[in-house]
Amino acid sequence: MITLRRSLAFSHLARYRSLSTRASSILNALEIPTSEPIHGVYDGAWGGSGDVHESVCPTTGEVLARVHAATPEELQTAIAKSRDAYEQFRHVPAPRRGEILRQIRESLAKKRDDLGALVSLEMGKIRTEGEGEVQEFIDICDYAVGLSRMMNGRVVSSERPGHTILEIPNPLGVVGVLSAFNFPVAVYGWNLALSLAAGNATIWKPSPSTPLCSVAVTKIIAKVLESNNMPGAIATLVTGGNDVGEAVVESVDVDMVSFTGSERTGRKVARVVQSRFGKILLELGGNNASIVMPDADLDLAVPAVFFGAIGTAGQRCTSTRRLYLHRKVAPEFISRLKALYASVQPGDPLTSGTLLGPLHNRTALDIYADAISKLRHADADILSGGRRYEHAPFDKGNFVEPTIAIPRSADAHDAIWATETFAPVLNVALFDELEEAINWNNAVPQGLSSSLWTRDIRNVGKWIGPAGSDTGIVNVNVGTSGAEIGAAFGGNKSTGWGRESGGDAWKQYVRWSACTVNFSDAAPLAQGVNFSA
Ligand code: UN1
Repeated sequence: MITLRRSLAFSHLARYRSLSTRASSILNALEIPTSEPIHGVYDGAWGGSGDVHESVCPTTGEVLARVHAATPEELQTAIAKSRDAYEQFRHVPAPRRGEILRQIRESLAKKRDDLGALVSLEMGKIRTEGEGEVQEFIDICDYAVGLSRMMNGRVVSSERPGHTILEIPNPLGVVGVLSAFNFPVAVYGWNLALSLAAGNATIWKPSPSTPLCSVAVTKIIAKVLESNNMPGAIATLVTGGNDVGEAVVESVDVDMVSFTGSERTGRKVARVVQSRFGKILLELGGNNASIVMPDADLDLAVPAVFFGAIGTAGQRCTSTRRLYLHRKVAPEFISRLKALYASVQPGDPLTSGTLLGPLHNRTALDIYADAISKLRHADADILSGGRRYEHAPFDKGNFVEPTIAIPRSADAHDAIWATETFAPVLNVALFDELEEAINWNNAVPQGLSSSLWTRDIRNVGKWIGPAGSDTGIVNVNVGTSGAEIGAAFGGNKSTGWGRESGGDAWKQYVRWSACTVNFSDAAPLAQGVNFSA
């Protein structure tokens, strides 16, 4: 019966699917079928005959595709094939793994513009940001190619004669990557590149609302793997909903789970993975502040806050959500910022020049509406925005006015300040002393990114020192969002303490062994322990 229903669904779709040229030209360029249901599972072969997930364009409301997720059986097969792939791949020398990554990098670079356009089409971010996201994947591939010749262990001096201690990194196993809708390409890229260089297989469960980005990326990677005679299940894809994600998280065959998403879901994921003693890497909520001192260069600070708050329509984990202005600089800052906000027109994110695209989905609209209503109830001063765009053509998409508000209270424990609102809502408060602003910066549960604007080196010392900002990303005269790949990316406290991308992040993707080797003819015990009878 189920099979019959599925085959009816297939024939129905094959008959009725008709796409705008806006969408079909992008899908065609990436070899995503436009006339048949799309398989959302890859484990060396394409498949997927489970639930259907719709990809809906956030700009126009058009259904871009219906993608078939993994059934529970298909998912278990995909996990098993990932495991087998890992068992083969771990024997491939790391520099050879790097060479495969280099080819993936080249293939991504050839499709940079098309993939960037798909990100805009399906996620809703503007084109330059969509392309930037693909660039981030390309950059981390470059980084991981180099890393493939530098994932070094250590030789440690032994206290015993004729002994040597080696700290050896070996491949870890299967890495599950659960990514979010807001960065449907780059966050997977960070994980795939490091995981592959480390000799692992990955199994990717993307957000259910951005399946096309994951299919397009996986097609590119699969071609490279297959042309190198490598098992495709080194880069397995399983699209689907919560049930698919839960099965990946629960599987003892998945050695590490890298999860990006909300604090609420992250807490659940962490418990499950911890209870089976798997490794966990979390990238959860950000509630990021910019602090502006009286000596700041406003020509730099105002546009940076503008980009931080409005870029990606406020849907980056690193978006600026809190703005702390020194009382002396506040009037001028606010008037300049309001002028920039007033100049913003919403538009199709695919059209060049658009700065404000739609929110990703209806849920995001509700989150925005809820935040605005809480601000109104708390009698906040709404300086700009506060409404949905409801006239044509914006009524078809999820467009909202970017909002600046001054809440009555600056109490960082108040829900208005303490909650991450994944929408373009910027709350402002005024301060007199830097210490006060740093306390507010640190008083929220989240700890991803923060930025200080000053020309005074003494302020910088306070900001980056022991009593300074407690976030994972601590910037000076640089906005909260738009980090490069070279440093470790991630946050503290309820952001989950995870680190991805650059820095020492790769060290999590390997299994470390401390290996003491005795080359001598004696077998002394450490610490001088004497155990002779
Ligand atoms: C995210 O929002 O999940 O630093 C990732 C940035 C980007 C990555 C953001 N490079 O804003």
